[in-house]
Amino acid sequence: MITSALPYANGPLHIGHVAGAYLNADIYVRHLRALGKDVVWVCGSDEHGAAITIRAQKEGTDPKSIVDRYHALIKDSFERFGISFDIYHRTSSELHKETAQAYFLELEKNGSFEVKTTEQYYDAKAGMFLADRYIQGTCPNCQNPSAYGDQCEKCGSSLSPTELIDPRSTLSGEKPELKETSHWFLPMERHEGWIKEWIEKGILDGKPHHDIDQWKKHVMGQCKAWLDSGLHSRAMTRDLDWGVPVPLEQGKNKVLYVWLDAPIGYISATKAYCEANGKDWKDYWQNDESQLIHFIGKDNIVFHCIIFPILLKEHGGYNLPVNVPANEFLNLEGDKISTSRNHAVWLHEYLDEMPGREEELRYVLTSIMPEVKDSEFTWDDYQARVNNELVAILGNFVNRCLVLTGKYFEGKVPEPSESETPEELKELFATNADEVSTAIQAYKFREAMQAAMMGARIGNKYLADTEPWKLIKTDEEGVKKILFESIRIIAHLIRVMGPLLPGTSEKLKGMLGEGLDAEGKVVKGGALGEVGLLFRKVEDEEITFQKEKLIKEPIAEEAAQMDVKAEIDFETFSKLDIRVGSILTAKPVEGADKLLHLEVKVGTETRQVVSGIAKHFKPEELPGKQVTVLLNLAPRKIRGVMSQGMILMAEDETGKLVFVGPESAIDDGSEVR
Ligand code: B3M
Ligand code: ZN
Repeated sequence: MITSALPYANGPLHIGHVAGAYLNADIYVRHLRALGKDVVWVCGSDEHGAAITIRAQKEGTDPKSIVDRYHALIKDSFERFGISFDIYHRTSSELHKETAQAYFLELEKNGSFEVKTTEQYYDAKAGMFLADRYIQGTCPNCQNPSAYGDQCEKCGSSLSPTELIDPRSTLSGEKPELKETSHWFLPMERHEGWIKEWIEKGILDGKPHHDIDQWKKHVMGQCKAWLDSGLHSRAMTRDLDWGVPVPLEQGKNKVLYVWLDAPIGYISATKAYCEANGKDWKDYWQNDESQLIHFIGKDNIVFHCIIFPILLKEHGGYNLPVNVPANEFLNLEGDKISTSRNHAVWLHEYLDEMPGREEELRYVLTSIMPEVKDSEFTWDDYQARVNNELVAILGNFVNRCLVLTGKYFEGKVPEPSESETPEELKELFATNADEVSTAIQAYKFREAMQAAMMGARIGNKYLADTEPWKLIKTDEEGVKKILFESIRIIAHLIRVMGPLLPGTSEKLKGMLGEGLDAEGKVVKGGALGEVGLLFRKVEDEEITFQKEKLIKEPIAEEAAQMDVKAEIDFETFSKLDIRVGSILTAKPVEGADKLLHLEVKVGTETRQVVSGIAKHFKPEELPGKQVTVLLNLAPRKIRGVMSQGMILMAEDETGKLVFVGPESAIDDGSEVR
């Protein structure tokens, strides 16, 4: 039973997501399938929680439109990229609601919760309680100033709003007040004993459960740090109207906490898949012979290693994960990937802009996967890896081998009389497939890719050393043997590349045509299929385009993520009298190096304005310039001059002020509305 973190349906996927919890799982699952294991791999959109409602609010729409839009986009991107989930479900489905509510009721029945009335932060202006992403403050553990109410994404710790230092509402930016409300709490302190034993020793109910040496150090480290600071009671419900409703009368107007709801999404997705495929979901979740593995990013570790296991154990009957091979973060061109700054490579854009290059991205992301520490994607590195490795090694070997076979043997697999494997290829055939397989099973995907490329490296060297293009003049039998063995290497590559580069593996199958039998063995005399290029070189222009896009692209998401001041109503706005004016004179203000004293003509009036722009403009630059003026700001005496308005300027990305408003000359006094 394999799961990949359910992406929030509040934005598109970027390559950091892909390298974090999907590409690794895809390789792992394809490998298990090839081994003939009975495996189900589920994923789906996480469509509840503040991540969604906040996004909707910022885009001025409703949560449903947000999740519908991004669910479709995410699902489509995964498909186009070749991510082979058995199902991509969604937590807004009816089946999920039923599953999550039944799960909640079972926990309630088992006495797993405590209903408590406590004081929670409340934004009086917005009229709502602030939990999770509705509240931000300084993380008590790492001092990150923008930790959320439930989690610090920087150090991974899981938090309660009341633990935040200097809490502020993300709606109004203001310090919230406290107000009473009641919720269902999960008293995690009750579970400290067994969960410690389970995490630190791999022992569950007194029996060995899993091998802790297979757990990644950073995953174990985060769990231990969390356990060391003690487990506390956490609210499992929220005062929100978007989510799975609490299925109890006393829980009216409350929904399940998204981190209770979402992991149950793994179960409901499995149900949906099994129902559609004549299988029993319990075989995967509630059967001793099944093993549960969660693929996630490091920011989700505590939820999957501590909270969800507690929920699974409390429910009873469920398996606990045998491993949670979380990946770390992927950085981009020397900086963190950031949605708010649009510093990202978006998967759907990559697929549009670099069509036919899915395998290249798979190759590069696997080669640099942040398995045990953060790693970095750069476009130069992408180009180098594609051109120097995929094109020059893998593509080149296959091409040389098959083109020569076409030329010398009419496109048929040669039939050498003697068939002893040459010394230099023996080890490859004997050990390489196991090496790749072992690495994949140990979640070492970089190593697996390296190992899988060995076939192509050795094949290239074999051709370079034996030089069949020269030998053909004197020893046709020798060439037959060389090309036959080379085709065996291609067959080997088809096998080991299957999970890693499935598209390439398929293409190679097509190229070997009848030269390959159903078991993957080379057929002497078999006619090859159509031989084409495996990879195209990445040109400088493609890279330049992508790099420039990263630097230049206007920040589409900025408005959605920046700290926006509290909302005002239209009436308040209409009180502002904003007009166009022309600067007549500008002179320094004595004793104040930041201020200029301006005379601004606005329609029929001339106004005195003291403005803090002296560091940005010389007085002589200004006369004649048109500027936008807020006319009805209460007059204020500044350095002895009565300032009768405020000119409006914008700050560019370097901090320099620039004029806003009328570029083309317009009548002074024109209203700005
Ligand atoms: N949606 C968080 C995330 O996308 C969350 C994962 C849920 S997995 C059950 O980072
Ligand atoms: Zn922190």
